[in-house]
Amino acid sequence: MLTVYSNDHQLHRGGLELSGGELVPCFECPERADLVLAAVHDAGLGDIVEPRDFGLDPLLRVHDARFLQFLQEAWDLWSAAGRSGSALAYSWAIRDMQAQEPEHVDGKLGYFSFDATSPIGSGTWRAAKTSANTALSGAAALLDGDACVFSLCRPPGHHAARDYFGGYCYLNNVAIAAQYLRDQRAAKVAILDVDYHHGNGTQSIFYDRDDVLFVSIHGDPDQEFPFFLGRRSETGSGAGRGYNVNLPLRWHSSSQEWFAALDQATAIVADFAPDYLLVSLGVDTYIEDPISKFRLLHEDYLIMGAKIAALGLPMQFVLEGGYAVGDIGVNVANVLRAASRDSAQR
Ligand code: OKP
Ligand code: ZN
Repeated sequence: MLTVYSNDHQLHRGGLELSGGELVPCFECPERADLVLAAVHDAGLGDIVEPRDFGLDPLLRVHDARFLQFLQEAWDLWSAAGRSGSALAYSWAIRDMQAQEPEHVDGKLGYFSFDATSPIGSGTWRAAKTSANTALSGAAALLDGDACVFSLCRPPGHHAARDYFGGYCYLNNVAIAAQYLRDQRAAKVAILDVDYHHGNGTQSIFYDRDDVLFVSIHGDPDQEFPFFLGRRSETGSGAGRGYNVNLPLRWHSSSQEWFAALDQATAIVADFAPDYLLVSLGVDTYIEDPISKFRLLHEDYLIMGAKIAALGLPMQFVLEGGYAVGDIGVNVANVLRAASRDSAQR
């Protein structure tokens, strides 16, 4: 198995986020990726390579040009406004308000984001761009014939939509990789999102399309972030009708309930018969995760990897969430160990 990783993620460190009415250290911290890298290395899962730079073109295939420009210049606008600390939005357009891009950086932050947990610092753009390149380099390895690839992305991506960021995500890494595969060669790509949170950005990007299937298992949006997308009734629109599948589960769902949903999800993926499978791999489904409410154990991640590999598809794992920092390495490595073992047997 090939792993793609860059130290550039360390350029993005949010500092503080709003949680339960207080500012607390960001859950999405650099140590997460450092510890996943160490676990992948220690497990001896194969080569670890640096991403290459794909430029802006593959980003523009998924994201809006104005949005990308704002992400690039947000920190400069923030510092020019005399601010210290990370740039954070505090006001959003909802319902009968006007969703228009304002002149001031405080307004622009609200216009291009959907939550207050995603700070922009001096290195955020560079880290996000490298994270997207990490996903793109993994996709390129699939095109070169690799059966199982891991893109160790940070910051994560699945909450970022065509023209807004949020949920610790700035560029939608998995969507950028899926679109790249489509543009190069693949007719059909499936995205299986096993992160605890609904991948609202990925859903939104591909909602009206039948060439990219999106299937997600996540905390019920009636109870859980991102709250305003991820319901079972969202099945796709136009040509995309039937190609968006949400499998929400209630808080405190057991491993058994989670794996029943995974079996449904893999059956739907198999039925779609994609050329490639991309997995939005979050391990915040872990029982000890500090912001999540599922109950998976270390050994469940071995079962997860084996069940996904049993699809027999060329597959790319793209790292999303997981905030029990001390356990993220073993959980990710368990998925990859089982998946790469089973995919190598073919
Ligand atoms: C990103 B990914 C905690 C609030 C958490 C944002 C969660 C983003 C998760 N006080 N809100 O899907 O793991
Ligand atoms: Zn998550």
